[in-house]
Amino acid sequence: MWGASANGKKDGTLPVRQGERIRLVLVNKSMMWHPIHLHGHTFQVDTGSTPGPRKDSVIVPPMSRITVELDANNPGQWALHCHNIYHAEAGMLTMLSYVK
Ligand SMILES: [Cu+2]
Repeated sequence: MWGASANGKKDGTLPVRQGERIRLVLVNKSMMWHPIHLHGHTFQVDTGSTPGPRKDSVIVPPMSRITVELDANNPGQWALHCHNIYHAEAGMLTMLSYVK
């Protein structure tokens, strides 16, 4: 099941403020592969040691998690979703939502 939560609150969006450094933990509790894509930004994949690649999409394998970091430097309302469109249409879509 897909859901967005920030600081323990689950309301369907990910509120961010311009200038923040954002850490997203993408958790896949399913047996499917999910290519997760963020609009309007690139992020750096946390490899745990060396600096990871910079991308706007990352595959989260079944039953695993991927951590990425990004700078909130492009105000707006940006989709974060699975790039398997039938997954996005089924609800694997949320918004990175800039707030003041
Ligand atoms: Cu998916």
